[in-house]
Amino acid sequence: MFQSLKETDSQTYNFIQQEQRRQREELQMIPSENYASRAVLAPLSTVLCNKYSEGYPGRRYYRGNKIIDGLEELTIDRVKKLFSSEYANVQPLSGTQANIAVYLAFLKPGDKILSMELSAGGHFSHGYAINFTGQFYQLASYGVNRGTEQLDYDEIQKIAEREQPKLIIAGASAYPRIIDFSRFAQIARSVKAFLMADIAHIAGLVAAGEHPSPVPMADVVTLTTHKTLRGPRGGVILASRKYARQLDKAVFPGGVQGGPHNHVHAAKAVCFKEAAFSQFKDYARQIIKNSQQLAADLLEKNYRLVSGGTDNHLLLIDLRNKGIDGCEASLALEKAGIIVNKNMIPFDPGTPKRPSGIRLGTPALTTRGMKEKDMEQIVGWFNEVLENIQNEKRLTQIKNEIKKYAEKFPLPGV
Ligand code: DSN
Repeated sequence: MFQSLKETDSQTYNFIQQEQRRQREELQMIPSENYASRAVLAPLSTVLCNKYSEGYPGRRYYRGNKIIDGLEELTIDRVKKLFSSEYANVQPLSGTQANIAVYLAFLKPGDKILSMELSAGGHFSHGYAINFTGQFYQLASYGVNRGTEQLDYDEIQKIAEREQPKLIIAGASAYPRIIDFSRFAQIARSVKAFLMADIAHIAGLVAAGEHPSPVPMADVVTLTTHKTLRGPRGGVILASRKYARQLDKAVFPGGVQGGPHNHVHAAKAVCFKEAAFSQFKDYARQIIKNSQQLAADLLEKNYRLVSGGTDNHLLLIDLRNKGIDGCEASLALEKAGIIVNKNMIPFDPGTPKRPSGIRLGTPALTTRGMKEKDMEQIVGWFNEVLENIQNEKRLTQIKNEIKKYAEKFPLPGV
């Protein structure tokens, strides 16, 4: 297959080769990224992408879908089993589209959403002025406690009582602690709001039993398949079966997408099978061990961690005591082959373009087989980079050292 690509379009082929090399030679520490296995990648370049199948198994708008129906049913059954959910929709093309479908299913224009502030770790699709949600819905937010930098559930209860939202969203893209979904459910029930849990980041940890699951207590759960779950890019909605009709209708035809991506459904099916293996539980446990080791080694080098540490796959570093911002730090780290995000921290005096923090995590490094002792080595390089951000020569030397080190850990999927 790649031979035909090379012959037909050498430019595209070359970009793929270059990106493959970059992923192999650098340390991928963006906590929402991972390496899918060969088995997950395989269905993505198959004839499944040739078929239109708008609708759902047994009720399609197009003929010729008997096989596609079987595939989608298999994918649905596997994800329902993995998360012990009564209902699943596997068609959302991304986590954001899964979230939008939930808003369409549960809200009317003008209803209020209560979600986590972006600077406290929330996500733009949870209701922000710059997002379409800001035009259609009223928005209210909760943050973290200034002292602990963790969710303050008593405070969220008070905000919910004051704001009377129709939908409460529990979930984040930059929160390093366990989320108490039971407490969120109590709060939502007390103000008669729906509860949506967005577990995009932690789906793999939840599937492996390494983070409490919101499925038994939330009205609806959204997730992505490509982060800690280690599948193809895409979204999923889980809920109790009583919401099946309204959620299916919101994804298609009511939502923001057309024909399902059947090749991605097949890759999702493989991902759900892999996530049920006992090796995946070991993997999820190792993600957290690596993350906590990374935290311990950073603390030892006098880095301030938001909330003091981590319970999951990611950490947030407040760089203010180092005299640099997240933008400068992430650029210098990239020059040395360490890929992280610049990120806002709670109560950040900086701006989204020049925030005070960086966000980093361990899902991808753990997939490559790295363990606690490798985290110690990585923190050594990390610290050297941030102490030498103007020293281009040293940054290049570190890049070469990392390249050599990374060679010991084969790139999955190739
Ligand atoms: N892009 C994802 C993340 O990095 O957290 C969220 O959309």
